[in-house]
Amino acid sequence: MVITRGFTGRPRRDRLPGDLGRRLPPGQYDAGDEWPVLTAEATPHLVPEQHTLTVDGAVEQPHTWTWHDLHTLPHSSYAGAIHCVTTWSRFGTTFTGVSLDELWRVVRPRPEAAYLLAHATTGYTTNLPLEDVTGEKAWVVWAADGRPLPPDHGGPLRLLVPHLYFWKSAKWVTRLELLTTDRPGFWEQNGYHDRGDPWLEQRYQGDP
Ligand SMILES: Nc1nc2c(c(=O)[nH]1)N[C@H]1C(S)=C(S)[C@@H](COP(=O)(O)O)O[C@H]1N2
Ligand SMILES: [Mo]
Repeated sequence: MVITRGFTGRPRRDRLPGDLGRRLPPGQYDAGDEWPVLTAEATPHLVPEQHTLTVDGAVEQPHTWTWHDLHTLPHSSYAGAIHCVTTWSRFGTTFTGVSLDELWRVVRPRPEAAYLLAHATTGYTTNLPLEDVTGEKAWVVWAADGRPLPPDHGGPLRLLVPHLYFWKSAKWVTRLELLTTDRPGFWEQNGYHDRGDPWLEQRYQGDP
C-alpha cells in the first residue's frame, strides 16, 4: 500500500498546501470533528459487491472494473483536508482506494483527452480537467478512516479530488468519461465555477 505524503515524508507544498499547518483556504472554517453530508439527491443504497466502475470515452481501451477487480489494483491513501464550497473544511480524514493513475494505466487516455466527466449512479455529474485528476492527486475511494465509506458519504465508491472544492468529488461514482472538450456537470451548469480551486476561491462562475 502506498501512502500519499500528506503529513509524513517530504512535504509536497505544490500539491497539498492545506495539510501543512492545517491551513484554511480563504473564506473557509474548520468544521473540527463534524463531517456534514451534502447531497442534492436521495442517498442510493447500493450493494458494494455489485458496484462497478467504467472508464470510457477518449481512451484506447474502455474498461469496466467489478468491485472485486477494483480491489486487486494497487491501493493508496490520502490523509488530509477536504473543502466544501459552503465554507466548511475538514482536516485529517484518511481515505483509501485507487489513484486514477492506476486506471489510466489500463485504459490509456488518448492524446486528445483533456477533460473528465464523472457520473454517479444517481445522475449527478461533475467535470474536471484531466490534469487535475492525473499525477497521484485524485482517487476513487471505498474507505474513510479505515471503515467502509458510509452510503451518505458516497459509499460504496466515490471520487476524491481533495485539492479542489468537494463538489468535484462525486459520490456513488460509477463512470468516468474522458472527453476531448469540456462539458459542465450538475453544479457547474448551476452557476458554480468550472474548476473550483479553493486556494483561488473559485466558487462561482465569474470568479477568477
Ligand atoms: N452524487 C453526488 N456527489 C456529490 C454531491 C451530490 O450532491 N451528489 N455533493 C457534492 C458536494 S457539494 C460535497 S460538499 C460533497 C459532500 O460529501 P459528503 O456528503 O461526504 O460530505 O459531495 C459532493 N459529491
Ligand atoms: Mo459542497
